[in-house]
Amino acid sequence: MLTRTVIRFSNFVMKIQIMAVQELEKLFQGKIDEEIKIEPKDWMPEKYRQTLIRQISQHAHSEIVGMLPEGNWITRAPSLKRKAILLAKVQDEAGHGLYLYAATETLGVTREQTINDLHTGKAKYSSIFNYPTLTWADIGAIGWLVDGAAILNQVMLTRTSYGPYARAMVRICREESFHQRQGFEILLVLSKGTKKQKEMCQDAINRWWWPSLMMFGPHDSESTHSDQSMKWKIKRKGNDELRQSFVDMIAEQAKVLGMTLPDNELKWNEDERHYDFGEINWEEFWNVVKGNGPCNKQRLEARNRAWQNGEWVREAAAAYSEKKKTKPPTPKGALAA
Ligand code: BYC
Repeated sequence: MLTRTVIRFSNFVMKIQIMAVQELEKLFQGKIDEEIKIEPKDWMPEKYRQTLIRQISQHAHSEIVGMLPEGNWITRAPSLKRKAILLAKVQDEAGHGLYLYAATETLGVTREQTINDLHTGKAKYSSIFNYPTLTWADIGAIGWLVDGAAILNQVMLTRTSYGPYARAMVRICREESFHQRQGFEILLVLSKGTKKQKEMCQDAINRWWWPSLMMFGPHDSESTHSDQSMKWKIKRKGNDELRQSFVDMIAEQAKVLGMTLPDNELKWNEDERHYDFGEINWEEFWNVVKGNGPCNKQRLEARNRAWQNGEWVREAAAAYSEKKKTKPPTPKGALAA
């Protein structure tokens, strides 16, 4: 008799809990529908939190790993001015990574956990950064195409439903638009240069075009997360829609450069008011995503090495912070020890 009462009571409690969660989910979706930002201390479904941790941390990793292909050219930039600009750009990417790691932390995961997931190969980062930068023109192509693709995606993310992510994106987008212009300007100079410089420019565009299209992810029909992320307004546009906007934008800008894009099927479609374009090599895309691209191994090794080499800095910072906690504050006017 007593057991039956206990079971009934626990069923009753469970029902109340389910109803409470359903009510909370309704309130949460209501906020999203009314364009009210979700903030770190607000209630959110666990899956929303996990989706954000995945996407924001992968975005952060992309910024940090993305420093490597360009960083490779800082010492070889063709002039002091070019070197200073590239150095500033690469430093911007580091800043973006740090804003985004901070945004991930607001969701209840530590930076160490997140970074460890990158170093062990558990977390993804954008496929684009697994291709090598072979000539100076690649730096132009990255700025124009890679940052160009990133901006389209990130302008959408300034309106994402999670407050800290949306705010980080506003700052990041301002810097990215400068990045794209600097890339285009590098290529513009090369496109007006000697025959060899023109060839170098065309070769870089040929190599970076298709990987740039892959940055937007699989077709919507193959995308695991799009439907739910659109309902939660984490994403505001689908992968295919963004990719199409990118093709339309770049096809026109390529004319200004006097260069071509390596796609025989690229053609203006008057009825659709869009460019038609060829099919991406999805086998290559998934191969790179799975870790088998030309530079995946090298990128992870470089990040792991940087983490190990930076150990003494982290230890020194922790020791200093400990010392500050225990030491009485220096009296005003006295010289600090
Ligand atoms: N590479 O369901 P889907 C920059 C994965 S850096 C690798 O459509 P979602 C810059 C995806 O993660 C800017 N993996 O996913 C820095 C998922 O696998 P998991 C980088 C990819 O999340 C330095 C699976 O495929 N931008 O600007 O709804 C120098 C199914 O995909 C990729 C961002 O990170 C890929 N390309 O949509 C220069 C933007 N695509 O996680 C420049 C933020 C897909 O289930 N991220 N996958 O194992 C996003 O907007 C979205 O995450 C994506 C994918 C549009 C990329």
